[in-house]
Amino acid sequence: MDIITLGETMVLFTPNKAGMLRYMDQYSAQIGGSESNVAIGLTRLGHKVGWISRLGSDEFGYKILQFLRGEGVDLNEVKFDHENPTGIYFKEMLNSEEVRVQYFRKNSAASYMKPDDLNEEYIASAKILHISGITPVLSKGCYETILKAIEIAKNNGLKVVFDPNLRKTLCSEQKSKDILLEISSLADIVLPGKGEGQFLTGEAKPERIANALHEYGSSGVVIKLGEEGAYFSFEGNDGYVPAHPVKQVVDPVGAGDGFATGVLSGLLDGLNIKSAVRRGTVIGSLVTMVQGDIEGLPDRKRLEGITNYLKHEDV
Ligand code: KDG
Repeated sequence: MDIITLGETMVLFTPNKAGMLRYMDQYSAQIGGSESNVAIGLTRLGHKVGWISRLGSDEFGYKILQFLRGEGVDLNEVKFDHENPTGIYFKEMLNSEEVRVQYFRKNSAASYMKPDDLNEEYIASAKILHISGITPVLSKGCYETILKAIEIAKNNGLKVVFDPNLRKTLCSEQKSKDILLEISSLADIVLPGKGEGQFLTGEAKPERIANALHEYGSSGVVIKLGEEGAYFSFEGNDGYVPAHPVKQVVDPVGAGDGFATGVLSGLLDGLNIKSAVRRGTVIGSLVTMVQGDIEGLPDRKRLEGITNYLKHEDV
């Protein structure tokens, strides 16, 4: 296994037109979950990824399982919960760049994850543990599960990569800040957006955000800057990479997971950090041009087509 990730995946309902949800009457059903988005992205690029979670023993749980199985994600450590349902969420496409989400995930099956769910041998078989800040704010059990997963990863020599993925509707600001900073301090690499970095450190400039996160304990920091690309500060090496052009944003949700996919895949492929981050900006941009959280993630052939074109860059 290359990467293990864990978190909640939901069925995602997207209305067929723009406007407030109260006026919608037709939806398409897809799936979305930050960690499984990354798992799918990496699997499409040929990496071996395991996703740990709990699903409700209901039609939505089976829909998620079938989809992820079809993508080739390893699901050996997914548990079915017979008492609690699979979470769902709705996108509200106010316009192409302004999307709100509404969750129906309280007491979902995934929110009942607990440390005992973790199989140490399974996690130890990978090189990287990828986690996001969504899982630890879902419940106390999820928080403890994340801490346990980190402990197992560290004891077995895995790198821990953490995307803070701040979701203000899931938890109070102070509690989110405390939890996200605690986990950042345990991670080897942290991947915040600029706003998240500012929220966590109180600093506004990418260099200062990175320094503050280094002081908390992570040796690698990569900051997503949207249209300005990304900044990395990694074991004494730092710099900026440009954004990949976006012709038209169709749906921005999932761009950060596309970015994480690119960085992780670049690191697994042995690229230098600058090239890995550049791959992150390419995949993040591809995700925004397609409706859905995962539909825009490229396969290896498509990615190579684009990165061949980028060869003139010093990355
Ligand atoms: O990063 C995209 C995710 O936010 C989306 O797929 C759903 O995991 C999700 C969440 O908790 O918002």
